[in-house]
Amino acid sequence: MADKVEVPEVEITKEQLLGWYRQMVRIRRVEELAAKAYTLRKIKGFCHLYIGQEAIAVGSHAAVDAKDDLISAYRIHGQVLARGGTAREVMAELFGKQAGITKGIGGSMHMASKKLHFWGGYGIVGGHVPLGLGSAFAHRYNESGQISLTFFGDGAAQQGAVYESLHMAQLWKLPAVFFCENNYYAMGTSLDRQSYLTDMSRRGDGVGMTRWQFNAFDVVDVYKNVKAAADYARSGKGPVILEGVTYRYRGHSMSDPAKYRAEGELEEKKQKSDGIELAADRLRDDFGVSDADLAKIKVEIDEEAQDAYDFADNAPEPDEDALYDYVYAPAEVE
Ligand SMILES: Cc1ncc(C[n+]2csc(CCOP(=O)(O)OP(=O)(O)O)c2C)c(N)n1
Ligand SMILES: [Mg+2]
Repeated sequence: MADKVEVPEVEITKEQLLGWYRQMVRIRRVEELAAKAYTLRKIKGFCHLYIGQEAIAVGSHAAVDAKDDLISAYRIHGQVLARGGTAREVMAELFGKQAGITKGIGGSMHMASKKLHFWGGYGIVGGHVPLGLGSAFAHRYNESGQISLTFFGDGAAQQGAVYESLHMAQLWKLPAVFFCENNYYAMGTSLDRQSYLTDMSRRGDGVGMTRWQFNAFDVVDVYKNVKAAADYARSGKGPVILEGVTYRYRGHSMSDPAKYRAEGELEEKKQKSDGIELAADRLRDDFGVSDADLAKIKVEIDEEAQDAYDFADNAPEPDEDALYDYVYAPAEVE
């Protein structure tokens, strides 16, 4: 069986943790307003919220380089914000407006940014994992020194394309980190109803890949574990598969009332393992940050999210002439 690598303790500064706290609050607030806009039919189509999982996006993005390649599935608003997308860019994309990060033509599931080395945004469950593999291959081929970080869900872990990607990454010792966000549900099906194994990092065992599972509620834990995995992959030792245990607070998408949860399950998770509250505890206990300072951050983020909402609401629709832009490669034949 493949070994876990040592996860070293790391010193976190007050400024780092304050920044991560701010990012997690930003993700939650932007998504709460997105939920409101959805019910007002200002956002249409699919909309999958990330609320409850914020620590994973924020801790992971902090642990890798700006030039590393990232790819995820369709639950990505939080990922884009953590990677450096602005609240305005994300909200405008959700509203289908031209000022959105993908010019209003991608929408909730298809946000991507070359500048941010963030490649989406992908609706076919597990279908993006071979793309993450491809970017890891490109980094090895070009000797770029960068890695690829691929997020996928516990449901996606059952897909053949995921297993094939793990196999190839391990065979060629590619600089890749595969991160399974185990939020305990695949649509309305709980993990123990859809999988015999409940530690998805064990998908790595069959190919001999270094792997481990960890609790991913605390942003500092996420940072430490992803950093250890990224350092390992970057050093040329081969890929890693991680599983982060998390929990989603909302339904699968905006149209899911999530009636399948056990009674009290959601409340218990919120009370014991909310990423924002855990970071607030650390800020108070380890750095003496006051409740007033934390409340001030929330007010600032509230204003930023509301500004993004108003901006998106008033922004122009994409140009009708641009309807077919980015659909086909520009033709060069006469
Ligand atoms: C190939 C394929 N099969 C089925 C679906 C329908 N579907 C959409 S999301 C989903 C559940 C995926 O769950 P998980 O990977 O745990 O991600 P999460 O929604 O929890 O983030 C399914 C089955 C799909 N989009 N693509
Ligand atoms: Mg899931």
